[in-house]
Amino acid sequence: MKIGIVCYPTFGGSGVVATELGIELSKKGYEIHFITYSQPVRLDALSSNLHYHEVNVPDYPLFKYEPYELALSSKLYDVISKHKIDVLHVHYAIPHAYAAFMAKKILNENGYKIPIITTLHGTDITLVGNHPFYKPAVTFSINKSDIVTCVSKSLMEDTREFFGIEREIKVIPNFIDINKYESKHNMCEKNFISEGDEKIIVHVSNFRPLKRIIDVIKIFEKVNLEISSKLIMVGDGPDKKKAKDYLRKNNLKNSVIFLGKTNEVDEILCSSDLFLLPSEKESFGLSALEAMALKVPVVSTNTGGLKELNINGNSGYTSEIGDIDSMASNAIKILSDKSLKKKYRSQAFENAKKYDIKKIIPLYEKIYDEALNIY
Ligand code: GMT
Repeated sequence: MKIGIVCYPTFGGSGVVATELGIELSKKGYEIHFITYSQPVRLDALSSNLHYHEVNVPDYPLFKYEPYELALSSKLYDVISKHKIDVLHVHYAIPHAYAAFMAKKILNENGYKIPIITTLHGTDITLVGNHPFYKPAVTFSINKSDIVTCVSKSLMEDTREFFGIEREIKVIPNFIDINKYESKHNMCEKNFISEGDEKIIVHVSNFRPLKRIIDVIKIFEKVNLEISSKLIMVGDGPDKKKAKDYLRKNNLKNSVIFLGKTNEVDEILCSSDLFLLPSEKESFGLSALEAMALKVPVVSTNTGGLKELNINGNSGYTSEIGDIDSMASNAIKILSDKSLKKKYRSQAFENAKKYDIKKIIPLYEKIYDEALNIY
């Protein structure tokens, strides 16, 4: 089967899920065509089953905003008709589902029928897509997709509630390759950053306001009063300066390390004692799943899909958004008791196993088969 995949090519979760999905499908014999504005970051090698087509948007002085959807629709038309693609799978509704619908219409005019699968990832529904500027077009393109999937039960409920959508939405969670992570368990060099008995607490995100990174620091501050620890901040984004200002004002600079966008995330995670994710919104929480796969317990909020992933009292703890005291005391509970920490570590890993790539890919294969039968 030939599958076209449209996604954001960046480090963000939706791009990572789409890229890993395409790579895995290509290994299983599917011919995969990525169509996006630059080569996806996790797509390091192309092969006879793995192709990449770049969408170019030429500069023109008249345009205040470059019409990316238009360029994407045209590119989709070209790639789909040239390579005889069977199914088009778009990740993140904005503007991908809309551009896919337009491409489908153009193809139809030329006698070519193609089913469209749209996967909703989170902020396309809970934040951006919900804005009145976009809502009618997002609602329309979700309704016009042949199959719609989303990454958690919570995101499905939000999609129904925010957009009044009644059609079927299938839940297919994020996934990880558990074998890859398991093979790293023994390689983790504890204390490569910490001194003595210091605990390592880690946060990974794009530092957008909805990640609440000041909460990350405040939780750490409280923990550090009772348990000597270091906070590792992985990633980059708009709230980094705010975080650095807070650290300066509160004399915490020496306890918090910013590592930026590193490729060593797994190595950092597996040397860590605890993962913090106090997000305001999180449709699934792929970064928390990656931590769990490396046996790192998670202290998070109970927002969105996080409560489905991080089982309260099992893989870690969940609290209300902004409840810094509760998250700090949960972190202290896990970190202060060696045998409890060991128990949480193994429970986190057991929970992560539910999301193994081998279990999730067949769910996508099933919908591709369904899609093929539509036309
Ligand atoms: O979390 C982010 O800021 C990145 C964002 C994205 O759109 O790439 O991630 C979303 O999709 C991921 C993959 O499905 C989910 O694991 C994340 O929870 C989700 N982020 C939010 O809902 C905020």
